Amino acid sequence: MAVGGASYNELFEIFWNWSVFVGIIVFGWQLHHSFFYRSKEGEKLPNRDNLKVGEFPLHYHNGKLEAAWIIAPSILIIYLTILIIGPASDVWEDPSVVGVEGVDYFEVGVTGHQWYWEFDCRELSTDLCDVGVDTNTGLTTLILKNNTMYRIDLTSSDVTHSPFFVQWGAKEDAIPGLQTAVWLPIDLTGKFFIDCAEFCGDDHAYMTAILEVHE
Ligand SMILES: [Cu+2]
Repeated sequence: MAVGGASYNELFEIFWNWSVFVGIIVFGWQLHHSFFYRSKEGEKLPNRDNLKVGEFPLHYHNGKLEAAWIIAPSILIIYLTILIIGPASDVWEDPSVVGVEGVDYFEVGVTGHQWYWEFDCRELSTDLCDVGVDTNTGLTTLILKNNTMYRIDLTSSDVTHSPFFVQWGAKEDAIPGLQTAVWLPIDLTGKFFIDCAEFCGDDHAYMTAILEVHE
């Protein structure tokens, strides 16, 4: 069972490597052409491509090349899409597969408001879940316990928000009138930001809380 964590990291690495590979080709190509085909100041160039105003230059059309740059990226996108299907279903893993609530995992409520997060520790002991205020920043703090599996129950009181627990790759929309959930397999201690990842109005950028994890 892999709810979040390792599978996200593995995916991140694969996506990162492909992004770098594609990026080098695309930007390398672009830079090469930008400089290689650049005209000198004041240089009078012959109309080498026989371009005519109002006429699409079809005489340089290359069907094979065009097909290649449509087919190759399509294969890559299909391949990457297939890769994420497994981990995507981990995100919405059925609670009965993860275990028993209150034993194997613990539920914490999170409600998005314009523009702050409200945390609800339900009936959990303060060791497992607590809410406070961070003395350095004045931000609301959700205090959780290390090496514990949490199921974050989400909703919103106004518009769509989305808490992003960056270090765990966990992000899910909080939607008014709907109950969504995201697994949070806490395995790090420290203080982390919980930012809103769904544009929700004027102060979206400041819709931040702190997640504090203790031993
Ligand atoms: Cu928001």
